[in-house]
Amino acid sequence: MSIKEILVPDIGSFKDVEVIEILVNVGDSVAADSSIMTVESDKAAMDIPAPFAGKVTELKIKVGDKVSAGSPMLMLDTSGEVAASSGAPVVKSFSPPPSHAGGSGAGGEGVSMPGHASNPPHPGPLPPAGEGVSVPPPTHPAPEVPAHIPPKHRPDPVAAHAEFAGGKPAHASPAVRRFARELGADLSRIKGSGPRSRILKEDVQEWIKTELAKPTGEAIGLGLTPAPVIDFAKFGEIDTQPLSRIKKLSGANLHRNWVTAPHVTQFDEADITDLEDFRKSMLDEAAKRGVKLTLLAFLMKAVVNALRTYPSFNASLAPDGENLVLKKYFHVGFACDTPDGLVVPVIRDVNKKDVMDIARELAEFSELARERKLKVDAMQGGCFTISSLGGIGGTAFTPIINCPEVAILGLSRADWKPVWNKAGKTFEPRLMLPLSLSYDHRVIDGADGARFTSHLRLMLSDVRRLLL
Ligand code: CAO
Repeated sequence: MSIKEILVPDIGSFKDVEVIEILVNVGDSVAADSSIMTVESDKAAMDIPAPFAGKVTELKIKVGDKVSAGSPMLMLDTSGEVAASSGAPVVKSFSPPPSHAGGSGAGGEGVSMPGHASNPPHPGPLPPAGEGVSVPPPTHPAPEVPAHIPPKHRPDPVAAHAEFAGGKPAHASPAVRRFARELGADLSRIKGSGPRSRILKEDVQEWIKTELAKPTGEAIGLGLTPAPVIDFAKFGEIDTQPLSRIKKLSGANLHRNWVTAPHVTQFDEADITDLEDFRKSMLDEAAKRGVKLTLLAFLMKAVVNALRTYPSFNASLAPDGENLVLKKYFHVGFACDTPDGLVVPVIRDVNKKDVMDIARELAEFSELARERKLKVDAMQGGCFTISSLGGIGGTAFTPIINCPEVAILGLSRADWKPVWNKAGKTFEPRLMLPLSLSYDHRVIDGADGARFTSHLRLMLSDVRRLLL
């Protein structure tokens, strides 16, 4: 058995500093240079390392004790251990001194490790001779500093606090800082549960656990406060039903699109009185061809006309965020309400089809969607989406962009309104269609947003223009 008493080493200007954390227990095996305890002054925390590998047989300190260089820390059984730290301990051994040791302590009891005792690399007060072991100065918070660099040139331990939580330094021991660093935990976001709100190892572990349990939105760094878990049954009767597969999928996509694309919604109104007259006049003829000629089919044509005029609406941001991919094709999706949730079938090459063909496809795709028979490729490749709630109601809404598209047009219920006539003499009843255009502000400026809806107004107010 070779039991050594380990003393607090030279810790520079730290005197009567508080032990805030003991990192070992009796019976623990410690490696040379591993942290034994953390002390803290007004300005900084510092880890005190073990000078040797060994087994802790007794602790001489407890949390809250005030220590200075030379204070006893613990008793270490170093039997069979050879690895000494790279520092300059002056050893008082309770077993016969190692054969290689030269005397430097009083009464032959003090042992200096070879090459160190006469020239300690970290000058400072040594323990009174014969009273114990002075271990190398703390390896933290300046572990990388070579021994030959004078203390005044070493980093100030306060620098170890250079992580800030809400403008205040995050309060954590170097061991905890190191632990957090290894796990990639951001100390400035962790609330400490230790004395004086110090961040403990357990706080870091808890924070990591919470971060990992968060949905992807938070995982990509949104830093949102988690929603509280509420027991609704406490307030009345409830019935819990599973979300449909479509709702779960579209919900996740809508959430991502909502938080990743900066949305702006431009509202406008189009006079569709003449368009509606024309549509009605064509209904019989369309019916003979087996087609239900809907307003949406005309809107598809008008949208393509506007996309041609404003190509940045018929585009997607490249994944690198540096380029805009402009599309030369015109595939337009439409939001379709089904019992299982929202799906978006895509009508291909709308620019090459007439209104009757588009109306026919709209009906076919809507039916397939509602019967859950829509194929996956019928929902791919869209350039722009129209979401029509006009058959249901409402005056305006803010549709969510179907990314990577950059804009979506919402249609609300058309209503008869008194509109001041062109001659400026009287009000006339006109059928006005509310338009709600949401666009990705990273790609489209506000002025273009307003130009796009103005263009649509023009197209829709004079159906002949759609032929041009
Ligand atoms: N204003 C007033 N009436 C309108 C209208 C409008 N903007 N759009 C349609 N209507 C009327 C039609 O004239 C029709 O009336 P009749 O039955 O008297 O002919 C009725 O509403 C139903 O219209 P429709 O059968 O022509 O269907 P549609 O073309 O309006 O819509 C579809 C088809 C698939 C878009 C629709 O069924 C649907 O699912 N809408 C919901 C879309 C949705 O949920 N969007 C929200 C997405 S969140 O971004």
